[in-house]
Amino acid sequence: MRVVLILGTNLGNRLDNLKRAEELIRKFVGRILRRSPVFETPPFGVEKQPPFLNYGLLVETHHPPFELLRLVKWIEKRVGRYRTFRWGPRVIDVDIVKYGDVKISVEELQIPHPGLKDREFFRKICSYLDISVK
Ligand code: PH2
Ligand code: MG
Ligand code: MG
Repeated sequence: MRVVLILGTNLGNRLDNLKRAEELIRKFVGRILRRSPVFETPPFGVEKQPPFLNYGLLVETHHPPFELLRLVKWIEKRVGRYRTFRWGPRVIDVDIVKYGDVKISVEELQIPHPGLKDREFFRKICSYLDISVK
């Protein structure tokens, strides 16, 4: 299945965090088919925090959605994520924004990502990955 992951970071060595996460994604999630450029983006949600680096990957994976979610959480932890607060600063965030055309809406997982259409940089990343966001 083709999935779109969007990565974000605004704490520590941001480029390094992204590199380490991508390496784990490549090893454990699957082959990276496309990669958007990395953008520096102003924080949304809680505006008083450092700017983020965000980018997106199109990945071919054989993991089913909830297994992928578990794997992504494990990757975040390995890169050094620790809990802050909702919308707050983070070492690494890996969001599953699309999983083929599958739709899931439960508390721990919403696909496609509900914020997708509203955020300028999400749309920009998706256009680089050649993914439609209706
Ligand atoms: N993620 C958030 C909160 N705010 N702002 C930007 N620019 N980029 C993010 O990835 C982001 C955010 C919560 O996941
Ligand atoms: Mg997020
Ligand atoms: Mg997240």
